[in-house]
Amino acid sequence: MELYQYHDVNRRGTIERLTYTTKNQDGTEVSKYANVYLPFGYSAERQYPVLYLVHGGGGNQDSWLDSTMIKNVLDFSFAEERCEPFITVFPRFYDSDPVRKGTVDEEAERACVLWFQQELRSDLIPAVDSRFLTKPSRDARAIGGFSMGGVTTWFAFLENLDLFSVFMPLSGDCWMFGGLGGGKQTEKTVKYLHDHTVELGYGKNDFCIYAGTGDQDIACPNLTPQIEAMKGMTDLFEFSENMEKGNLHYAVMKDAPHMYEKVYHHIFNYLPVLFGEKA
Ligand code: FER
Repeated sequence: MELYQYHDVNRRGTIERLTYTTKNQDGTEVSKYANVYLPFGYSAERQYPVLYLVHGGGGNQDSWLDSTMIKNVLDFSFAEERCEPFITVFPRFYDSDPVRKGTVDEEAERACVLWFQQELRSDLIPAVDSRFLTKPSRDARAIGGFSMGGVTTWFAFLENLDLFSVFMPLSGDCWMFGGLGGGKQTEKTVKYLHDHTVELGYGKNDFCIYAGTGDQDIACPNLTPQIEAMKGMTDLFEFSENMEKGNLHYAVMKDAPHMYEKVYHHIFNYLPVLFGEKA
């Protein structure tokens, strides 16, 4: 896969702060904010698609912007017309800003990103669509994330498929039945991803999944078996190595451990097809 290298771009987008009210897991109201990237030339003549890009465990709404050249990737890609411009929202799924100490509490993390699905539906997406010039429909909404943000993305596939049509889980598997479920409980997890989607009435033309990780990534042993099992369910998941065909894609980067600085290259590669028309 192609690696992104810094480009000097003179047409730069801006980052705004979107403050909104939502509920913590204990039901108390809380004011939160998301960072929102608006492309250069942002104007009322257009309706922009929106990518929600979610941080990993221990992170916040600054993690992608501070750890990677994602803003430069977006600026460059729109300036060079690799794709039509879109808005990117960087939210925070935690109730409060965590400073993680010691080992990861898988159940607490899992509960948090599951809870975040209703925040997306009830509070964040409505706040984004009312403040910005968005195209407010599922075909123009994508969600992706790194690590726990990848787990968040799989939960969005299960819980919010009426709101999103594009999914970009990076170095994170589906934790529906517990931590690291894509690896530990592959068959049960993938059967649920399949059956639940079919029960909701969605078919293979209704969504697209762009997954990625690295060969040295701690999530690779969890995500790879999940994707492999999904490939077998061809009535719903149509795997293709051609990004412009099928609805399931998977890229494994060489020499890449579990780091934002590695996985953001997947976004660079997937960006031209993210909101594109499918053959
Ligand atoms: C994985 C998905 C998420 C994984 C780890 C995570 C070990 C999260 C780790 C963290 O938040 O520190 O498949 O594999």
